[in-house]
Amino acid sequence: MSELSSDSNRPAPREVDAVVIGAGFGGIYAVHRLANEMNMSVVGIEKADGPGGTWYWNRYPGALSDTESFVYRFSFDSELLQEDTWAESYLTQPEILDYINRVIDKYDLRRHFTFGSEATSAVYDENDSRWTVTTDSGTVYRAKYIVNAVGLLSKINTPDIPGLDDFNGDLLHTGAWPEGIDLSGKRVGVIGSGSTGTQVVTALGKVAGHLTHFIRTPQYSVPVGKRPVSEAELAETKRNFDAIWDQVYSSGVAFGFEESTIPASSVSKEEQQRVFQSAWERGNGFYFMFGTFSDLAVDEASNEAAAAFIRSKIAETVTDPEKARKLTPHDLYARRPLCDDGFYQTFNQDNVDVVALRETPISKATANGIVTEDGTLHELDVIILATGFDAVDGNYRKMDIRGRGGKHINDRWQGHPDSYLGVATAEFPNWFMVLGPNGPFTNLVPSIQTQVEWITELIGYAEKHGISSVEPKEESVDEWTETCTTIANATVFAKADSWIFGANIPGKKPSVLFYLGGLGNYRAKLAEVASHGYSEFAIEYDDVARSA
Ligand code: FAD
Ligand code: NA7
Repeated sequence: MSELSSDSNRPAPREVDAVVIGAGFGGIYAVHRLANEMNMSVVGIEKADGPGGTWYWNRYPGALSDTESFVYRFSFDSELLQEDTWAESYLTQPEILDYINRVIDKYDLRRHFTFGSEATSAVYDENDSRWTVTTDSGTVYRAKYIVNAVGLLSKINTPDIPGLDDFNGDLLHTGAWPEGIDLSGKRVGVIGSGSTGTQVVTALGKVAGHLTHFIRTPQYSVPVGKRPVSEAELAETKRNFDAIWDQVYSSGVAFGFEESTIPASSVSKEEQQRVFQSAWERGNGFYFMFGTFSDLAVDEASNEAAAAFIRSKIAETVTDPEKARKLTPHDLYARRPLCDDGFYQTFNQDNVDVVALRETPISKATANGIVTEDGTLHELDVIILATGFDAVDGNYRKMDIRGRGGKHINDRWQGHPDSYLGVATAEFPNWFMVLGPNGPFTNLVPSIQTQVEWITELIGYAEKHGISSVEPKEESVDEWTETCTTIANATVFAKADSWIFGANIPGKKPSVLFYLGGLGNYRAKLAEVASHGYSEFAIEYDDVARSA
């Protein structure tokens, strides 16, 4: 409990070794490492009323991980791997939330967290190398280290549609979904057609009285391939986990499949079709993009071959040609690859319709629904915003974060957000990020685990060597930015406007936000930096004489 300080009536700050912000996969593993394995005093601060992060907030119907069940989990404890179980090849939101709750209880982590509490500011004091963290309830902590695990797809994006406040029905965002709302029989409008929009439309199409999907940019989606997992398959996976994780951690996208090494450009059109067809039957978006051929993400002709294949499937699947036309993308296949559990089939139902917003943009919302520029009023009981997130740096920019010399994070990141290795940036000592800007673009749990382990090892190194502060050198940050930019610009992803480049938020300056060089290469770089004593970091010692 806080004590009253002598010079005021305000509670004195609570002194801890580390503050961890967020209770998703990243935050709970960081607390486990610091508290249980390193015996440090830690407080976890989480805005939500419970753990789960993404899987706490995104409770919309149809919410599903599109990473296969066997690799959307922690790998750090073989006992946890062996005792956990799954019935299907993909995990639903309630299953993942349940998993996270079991993890937090197994490692007795709940007692370190304060839920329902938002960190609003973090200010660094150079005199004693301590951060002061304040929450929305006025609680103040002082800590040597901050681990930000605030989520890269966490700050929701609410579109600026005139009249939205006048809408008389339910206005919902998929990323802040209320528990227990029943939309059966309702007239539902869904805005947005990313991963979330396709999932929610597929699920609600089955129960809504009428569903209108408002699509601005149609996307390419392939079947997810969700299927039951037999006891024998589960046992086999559990027997092979060591080899599975070795493969995941040395691969590019870490999705648990071997990435193709064969360029589509090197094979015949017939062979391309055969491989695409077999991937279509197998399922998974990342598999379709990275398991079929090695060049879909870098060669526009190969990318177009994949895109044309998916377009042909949309034409085959959607029986109404007008709906099919509105659902068909024509640009590059260059966003986070999507997969679905019957999205295109949903439009064969009479109660499901599609509005192409490039042809008839939304002009406004009214009390009764959405009006498009052709004058049509789409009468609705519910509007669902599946409009995504201010990704990666969004949650950082909301906080009042001040580093060395009082430098504000938004001033540092004025041009673009930067980091060294996605885990720290210059001028912000002892301040770490899980999935910060220019971290790896992969199945994320293995990347989160990798980063948390590396960050906490660096903290352990600092403690062991009497280090008072550690932060990347400016030249290290510049070099990493350059590396990420060079790799990104060699891919088709850089040619599409999406959240991967911060190009989905009006007014946000697009920039490179990910290291697209793969998890294996990323881990090799992390290991190299640790192996030579973190010389890319500026280090100050408790004993000033050693700080040179
Ligand atoms: P999060 O889970 O986002 O947790 C961050 C937490 O920090 C949140 O609970 C938030 O409330 C809290 N927080 C933020 N700021 C503050 C603050 N100032 N004070 C207090 N608390 C704060 N990834 C995959 O690899 N595969 C998938 O299939 C996949 N599917 C996804 C589906 C959806 C619908 C979404 C939205 C994301 C998906 N992701 C997927 C990405 C997913 O975000 C990551 O896999 C992972 O869950 C991120 O964990 P995290 O701990 O880094 O962040
Ligand atoms: P995404 O992928 O960013 O998709 C958001 C969707 O919302 C996309 O179709 C947008 O169209 C649409 N959008 C956003 N603003 C508007 C406005 N103002 N009007 C109409 N349509 C709009 O977010 P998701 O939640 O689906 O997925 C994010 C990630 O989470 C996903 O990749 C997984 O990793 C999980 P646009 O394409 O911009 O034209």
